[in-house]
This record gives sequence, C-alpha cells and structure tokens, in this order.
Amino acid sequence: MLNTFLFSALTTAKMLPTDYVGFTFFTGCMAMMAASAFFFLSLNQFDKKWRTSVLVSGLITFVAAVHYYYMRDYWAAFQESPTFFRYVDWIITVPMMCLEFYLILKVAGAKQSLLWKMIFYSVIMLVTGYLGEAVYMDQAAFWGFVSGVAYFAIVYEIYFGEAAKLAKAAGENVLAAHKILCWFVLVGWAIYPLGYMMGTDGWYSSFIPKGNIDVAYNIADAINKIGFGLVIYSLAVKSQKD
Ligand SMILES: *C/C=C(C)/C=C/C=C(C)/C=C/C1=C(C)CCCC1(C)C
Repeated sequence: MLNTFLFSALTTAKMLPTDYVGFTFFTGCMAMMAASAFFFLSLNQFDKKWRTSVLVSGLITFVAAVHYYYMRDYWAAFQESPTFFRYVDWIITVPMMCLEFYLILKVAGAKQSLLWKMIFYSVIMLVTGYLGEAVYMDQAAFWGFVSGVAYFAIVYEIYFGEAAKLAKAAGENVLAAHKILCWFVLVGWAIYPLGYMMGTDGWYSSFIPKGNIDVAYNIADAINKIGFGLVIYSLAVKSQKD
C-alpha cells in the first residue's frame, strides 16, 4: 500500500480517463507554456516602448506554466486541490496583471502610487481568500466577503478611479485595450469567487451547486492570463503600426 503510494508520488502517476480535473491541469499547463513561447518569441518585433508590456505578458503565463507543472503533478499524486501552489501563483501573477494596467497607462502619466494601490488591493483579496479556503474553512463566507470587497475596490479603480481617467487621456488604442482589460476583470475574474463558493460552505451553499473548485480556477486562469496577454500584444502591434 505504502509502496504503491510512493511509486505514484515519485514517478508519473496514472491518470484515469475520467479524471477531467487532471485533464484541465494538463491542458492548462500546456496552454500556459505555448502562450509564453508565443509572447517571448514575438518580443523582437516590438520597439522598446512596448517590449516591457509584452515581456510581462509572457512572464505571467510562464510563472503560471511552472506552477501548473507542479499543480498537475500534485493533483495526479493526491487527487486533492493544490491550494497552496495555486495561491503562490496568484500572489505573483495578479500583481503582474496590475503592472500591465500601470504600464499601458504610463503614457498618460500614471504614477507609481496607482500601481501600489492596485497591488495592495490584490494582496488583500488573495490573502483573505487563502485564509477562507485553506486556514479558517469554517469561516469561508466571512473571508470570501472580505476578499470580495478588495476585488470590488480593484473593479472600482479601473472603471471609475484614477486608472479610468488616465485611460481616457491615453489615446484611442490604449483606451480600447483598457476597456477590454476591464471586462476581463469584471467578468473573467468573477469566475474565481464562483469557484470559491462551489468549493466552500456558507450561506450561498443552498443555491450555488457544489462543484470542483479546480476546474473553475483552471478555466478562469487560461481565459484571464492568456487573454490579458493577447490584449496587450494586440495593443502593441496596433500602436506600432500607427
Ligand atoms: C491569474 C490569476 C488570477 C487573475 C486570479 C484572480 C483571482 C481572484 C479574482 C480571486 C478572487 C476571490 C474572491 C473575489 C472571493 C473569494 C476568494 C477569491 C480569492 C477566490
């Protein structure tokens, strides 16, 4: 028994054809790797002004690819949510997504304080989310609520705050890209709290069906990280043309 367990933990674990969660970890890993290669290999075509933004797109998917490589293994070995790796990934990549907002708004004079404000909100959002999901699971609804408030602070900032004002002053290409990124945050990021409510217990449990939290998170990550990167990539291509 112990031997079989060690065997599966130390070598490639067997995957059942019905393991759809494992499937999303594998495809998620592959998609993040492919996206990173795409962004990195495109860097040469951009001048200095846009290169940093596209580089950050590639770093976001690359950091995710490395975490997916571990999460995929962890799931295969234990059939359990790799919550720890998940949050380590998010605490690195979500601030990098805030950095993308800041970088494209710099042409309109974005200050570093905007960047730090958004990073602050995202750290609160993720630390409290982790507390509810992994530490104080019997208070998941409370911590999820605190996390949700921080999430809405980000949404407010990009739709109505300083970031929104800067976007209007940054020219039509940046404004168009900013608007799409806003949609990613409002709709694409909303999948995460939904997944959280599917995987934890709280007042919402009577109407949110129980489901696998990892499937929701894996789909959301692929949409948001690769999608975000592609918006930045297209903005760079477009701005370089005109
Ligand atoms: C690449 C990873 C991204 C964009 C992760 C985003 C994560 C969130 C927007 C998570 C939000 C949560 C809430 C709003 C409430 C419940 C707890 C969280 C952490 C799942």
